[in-house]
Amino acid sequence: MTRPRLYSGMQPSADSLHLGNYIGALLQWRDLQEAYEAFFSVVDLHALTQPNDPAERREKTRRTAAQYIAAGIEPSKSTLYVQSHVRAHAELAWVLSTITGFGEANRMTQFKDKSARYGADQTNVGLFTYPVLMAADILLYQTDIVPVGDDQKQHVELTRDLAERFNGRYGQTFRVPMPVIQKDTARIYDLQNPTSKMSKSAATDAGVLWMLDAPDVSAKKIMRAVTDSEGVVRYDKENKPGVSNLLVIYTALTGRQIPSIEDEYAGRGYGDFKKGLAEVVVNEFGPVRARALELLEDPAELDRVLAVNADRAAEVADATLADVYAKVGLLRRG
Ligand code: ATP
Ligand code: LTN
Repeated sequence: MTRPRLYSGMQPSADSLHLGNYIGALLQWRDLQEAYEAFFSVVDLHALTQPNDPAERREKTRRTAAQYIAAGIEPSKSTLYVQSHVRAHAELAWVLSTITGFGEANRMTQFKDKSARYGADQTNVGLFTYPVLMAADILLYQTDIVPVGDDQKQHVELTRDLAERFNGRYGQTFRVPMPVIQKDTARIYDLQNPTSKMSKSAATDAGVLWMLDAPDVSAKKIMRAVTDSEGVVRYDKENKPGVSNLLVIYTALTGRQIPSIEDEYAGRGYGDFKKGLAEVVVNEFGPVRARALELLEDPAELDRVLAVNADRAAEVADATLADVYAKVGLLRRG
């Protein structure tokens, strides 16, 4: 029985992933890997668009892979690999860039936001073609679904357009993928600034629950989370973003409904609620953190697993790339 294909990935842009990545992405990936033939990459080529020290870059790539596994992505079940280990990604991205309109790429809102933020001098061309590389990731694997956050939806739409354009010009080559957008309830906000999303690139660390934080550090961050002066544990995203965010975390990690959590803490202060939540988070992250650290103690073994998975990925990717090269008329090497 062949299962439909799934593709997703994250940039290795920090030493640790955070609770937003865990709830918004990893937990869903873990569940989806049963019904789908899943490919999960650590997109280190995408991360090259941001400056970083080479040794740190290598380390972040390993750490990100270790955290995928620790969170329950099984490298024997899913194909979990490092993007740059499969050369076809960069090669297909080049071909796709030649069928992408300049104006089309220029409409990508993530590029517009980032280039406005950095200024023209700090904006590299890689940031501009970032969505084309992402399209190559997805299309190489004849992907059916792409689970991503809302901010990536436009990139998946571009991917669909490029697939249809290529198929239209050269005949059926790529499967046209569907985005699967994470639910809004899976969006986690910064504990200190509960109207901005929890992010690897947050200005300060105090509102970010890192998966690899020691338990007492996670607990402290939760106890210090910004709330409001009402003192009632009640979901109201507009008026009580801090408490609502904590409730969303609670429900996401326990599977309990929000009203049942509100009832449990009715008439008790935020202190009790936060203590309860800290316990939930520490219990959840404890084993994940321990497993990630254990994997990182044996980098040679981790690298071996990643290599086996990269070989599996390359088999699929190389077949698609060979088809593309033949279709566009690149002369085959004799
Ligand atoms: P950066 O700050 O470097 O942009 P990030 O922390 O926002 O990074 P991404 O690498 O952009 O994370 O996202 C990886 C995955 O995690 C995506 O599927 C994204 O939707 C999900 N994700 C990231 N942040 C959150 C969040 N706060 N809540 C829910 N999901 C999130
Ligand atoms: N751009 C995505 C990461 C990413 C990705 C992909 C996601 C790169 N290639 C392919 C899904 C499929 C991000 O920043 N979250």
